[in-house]
Amino acid sequence: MGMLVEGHWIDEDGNSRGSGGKFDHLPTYFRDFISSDGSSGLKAEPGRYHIYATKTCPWAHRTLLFRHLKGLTKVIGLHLGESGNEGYRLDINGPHVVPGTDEQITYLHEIYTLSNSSYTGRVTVPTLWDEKEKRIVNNESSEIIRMFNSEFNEYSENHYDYYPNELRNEIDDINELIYSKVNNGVYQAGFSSNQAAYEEAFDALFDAFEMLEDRLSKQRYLCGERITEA
Ligand SMILES: N[C@@H](CCC(=O)N[C@@H](CS)C(=O)NCC(=O)O)C(=O)O
Repeated sequence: MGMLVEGHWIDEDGNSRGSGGKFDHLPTYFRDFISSDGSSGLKAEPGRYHIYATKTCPWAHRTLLFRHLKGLTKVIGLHLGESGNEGYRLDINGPHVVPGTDEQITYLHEIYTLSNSSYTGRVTVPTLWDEKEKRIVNNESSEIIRMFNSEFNEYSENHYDYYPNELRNEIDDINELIYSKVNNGVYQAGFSSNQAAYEEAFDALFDAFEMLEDRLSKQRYLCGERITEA
């Protein structure tokens, strides 16, 4: 799908996806955290942050779900893109001007280079942008939903906690299984480039489905007796 190398888009992403026919998700690069009181260096403020997403991406979906569930649709901006010839296009409904700047851009990868002009890595959705500091805060969906869950309560009517203290260990464990075997497992099967790698990923995925099916045949929610982020 292409990637950025030293700030330049290349269409060929070669071996960046792992070896032996196996698909690997590279570690996510932007990992800053927004906090309600600003102690992390980035303060939760209405209108300051924006999510870049696509309707097709399951990782992006969870951030869109949380934006709605937590009543943050007027607090966090949303910009939808679509797959194009250089990763994701942002000008699907007309020219896109990057919030907080005068930059008119076409591709999502341009906000990565606005953030870090020599960035090397993948350009992914979801991406969380800060219009005040004019940079990407975070592009890891599991961390973005945690920020939406706990740090913007001052601006939201829904204070429900989807990551409650008493269930955190259980949620972390089930998330780990779902991430490695299901979410990433689907990509590992779909993007594997030989039969053995495909079968390995396929078996792990369906073993995980069995395990989750078993769990959900005995309880309504994956963790505890209430809805959580898991
Ligand atoms: N760990 C990331 C993964 C996000 C991700 O892989 N998104 C896909 C779309 S479903 C993507 O943008 N892929 C583009 C690429 O890898 O070049 C997250 O959970 O936020």
